[in-house]
Amino acid sequence: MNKHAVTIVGAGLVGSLLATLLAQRGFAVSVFERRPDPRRTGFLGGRSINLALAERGWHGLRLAGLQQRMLEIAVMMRGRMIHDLDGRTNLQRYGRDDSEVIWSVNRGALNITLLDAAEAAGAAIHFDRRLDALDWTTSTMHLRSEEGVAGTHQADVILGCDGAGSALRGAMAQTTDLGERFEPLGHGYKELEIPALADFPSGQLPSPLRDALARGERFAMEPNALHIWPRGNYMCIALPNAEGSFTVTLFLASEGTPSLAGITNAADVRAFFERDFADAVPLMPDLEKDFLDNPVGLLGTLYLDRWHLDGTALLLGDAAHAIVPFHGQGMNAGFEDAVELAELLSATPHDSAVVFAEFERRRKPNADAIAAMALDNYIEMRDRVDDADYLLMRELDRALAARHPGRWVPRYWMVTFSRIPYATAFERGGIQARLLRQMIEGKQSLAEIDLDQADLLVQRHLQPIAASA
Ligand code: FAD
Ligand code: E0Q
Repeated sequence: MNKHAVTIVGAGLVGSLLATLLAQRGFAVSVFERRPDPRRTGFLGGRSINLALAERGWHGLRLAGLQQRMLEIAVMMRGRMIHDLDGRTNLQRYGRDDSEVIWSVNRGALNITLLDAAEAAGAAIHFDRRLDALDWTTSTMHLRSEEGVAGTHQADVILGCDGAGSALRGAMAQTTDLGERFEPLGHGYKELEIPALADFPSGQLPSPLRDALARGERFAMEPNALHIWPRGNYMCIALPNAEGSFTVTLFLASEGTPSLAGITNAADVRAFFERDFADAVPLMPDLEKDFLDNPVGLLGTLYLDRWHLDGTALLLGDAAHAIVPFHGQGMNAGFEDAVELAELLSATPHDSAVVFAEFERRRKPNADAIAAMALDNYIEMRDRVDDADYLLMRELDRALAARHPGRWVPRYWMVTFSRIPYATAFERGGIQARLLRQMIEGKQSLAEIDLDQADLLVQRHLQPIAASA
């Protein structure tokens, strides 16, 4: 029997995982990727960009047989390290112990690991082949290389993993209204770097860190944390890289004061960071240069009413549902898409129309839920994590979780450490948030809250999770 053929557009994180999973299940997989092979040319001009990997992402990697390899190059993050304006730090643990942590992974290394796995499983990846146009009457893809060489590829089943600016989506929209809507956040981001201790330019290593370097340490700050500098309407974060550096990201309004558009020269950059992120300034020897050289990244949420054209073309990952990054779940959600699609397709390989409709039915409510929770989390991270009432709510949330295992489960835990559908996490999280607000009303500390009374509210408003998930 002929193998079922599928064509994937984009060999980014989602496309390369999907190629692996489908090739492992016996599909004949062809992939077309716009960029050159990063194993030959390096990734993103060598800049180190990292991502937080959580349980949903690990699940996909585990199915692909890659968990062990990625664990070896990932850095554990136990919680968020909050940096206040005076440079004081405080660790808010994400979970109960070190079994409930997230991981910082290098985007380039993860992509390369996935490309190797896809090829080892039998997928054919064609680099430097950009999807340019599609002739739907003959199912012919028109491809182009950077040097302008043109080619075609005939494909009956096309899976679009070509990211937020998806060319496949554009081609689909020419024949069918997808109900596309992009909601810009109005804020963008800038990536900066805190080097490894050994890589500071000579004479620029702050003196307390000279001792750390002498002791053989590699990192300029606590390595096992996701660092956050919440500043009200904006914030910085930093994630550790295995070699000892941190990738810092400033999230800030695109326009207004302060804004990305308003910071235009080295003096502006220094003044802004000296005022708001003073403890980080001595750790960023190339602050001004990085800020002025690196591009501004754009942020927003992409909503579509339809993700597929019958059984011919389907969008997944960012191509279908790009979200803002504030929950660290975009890739994790995309990996969950890849797993779901691989399972549906291998159960019904001859009927892609049924599979695509079922995929959309299952995934769309979850995509909408994580999109909403990611937007919530920007406000929470930049403005609330330092507030007294937020801290009290967090304390009560944890106390109730300990008193009602399987019934009261913190939303962050459901999103990050479980594979409970995002839609369920969103719905139950909403109920819990309302109860928390009600229970802390007028209270200053956990001791003032009647937990027996709280238990009654919990039992009245929440069913055990297995029964409702
Ligand atoms: P992409 O990674 O964008 O890959 C798309 C691929 O398609 C690329 O290789 C591209 O070259 C290729 N392509 C594009 N157009 C064409 C074409 N015409 N023809 C052929 N190929 C094409 N997610 C997390 O889970 N955790 C995090 O901590 C996290 N942090 C983030 C921080 C920031 C600042 C941002 C912006 C995002 C973050 N994300 C995070 C989200 C994550 O980056 C995305 O969800 C993820 O990369 C989506 O994967 P994808 O494969 O769908 O798209
Ligand atoms: C995580 C892990 C880009 C980014 C990635 C993240 C997180 C944040 C803030 C950001 C959310 C959190 N978070 O700490 O609650 O958990 O991935 Cl900005």
